[in-house]
Amino acid sequence: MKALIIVDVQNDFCPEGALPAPEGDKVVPVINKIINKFDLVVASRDWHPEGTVHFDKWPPHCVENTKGAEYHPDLHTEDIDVHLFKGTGNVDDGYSAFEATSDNLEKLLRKKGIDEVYVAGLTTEYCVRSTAIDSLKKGFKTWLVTDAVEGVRQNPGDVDKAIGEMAGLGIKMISSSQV
Ligand code: VGL
Ligand code: ZN
Repeated sequence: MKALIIVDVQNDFCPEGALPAPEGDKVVPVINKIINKFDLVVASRDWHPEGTVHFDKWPPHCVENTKGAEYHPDLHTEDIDVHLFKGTGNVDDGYSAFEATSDNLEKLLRKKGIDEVYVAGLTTEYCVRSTAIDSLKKGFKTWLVTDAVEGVRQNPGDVDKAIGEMAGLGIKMISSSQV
């Protein structure tokens, strides 16, 4: 059984947002195209309190109940089965959807009989990377949908480094047309 995990496709990670992936909105039509090919669709949202030590490291972004924390308006949210919130406390955690505070993602996937996990969304070097690595470590066969992720690209080479690391660990690379 196959699950799609859509990581943080939120306004603040898209152009004009507070912590933008320069081409973050490009993932939206790609995800919409594949969203119906899975037995289960899970989506996470970065959901921070106004004051958090996480913002010592990052510009304030995805503050709970703000426009920046909403899903990108074109994402087919009606096709999402499970909505997760992460990063909800005053700690620098929640980079992985498996650290969601609203649900136990690993338990939920096992209960649904999922053994294959496909990861898409934002951002490649941080929350996508952490989610895919956690998925693999927890024993799920894990794919990165390479044209359905975008990086925040703070330093040149960060995205390639993250993809190289994931591939080296055993995460499989797949394009949306092969899903
Ligand atoms: C993220 C930095 C800070 C992400 C979240 O979703 O990749 N990156 N918070
Ligand atoms: Zn964050």
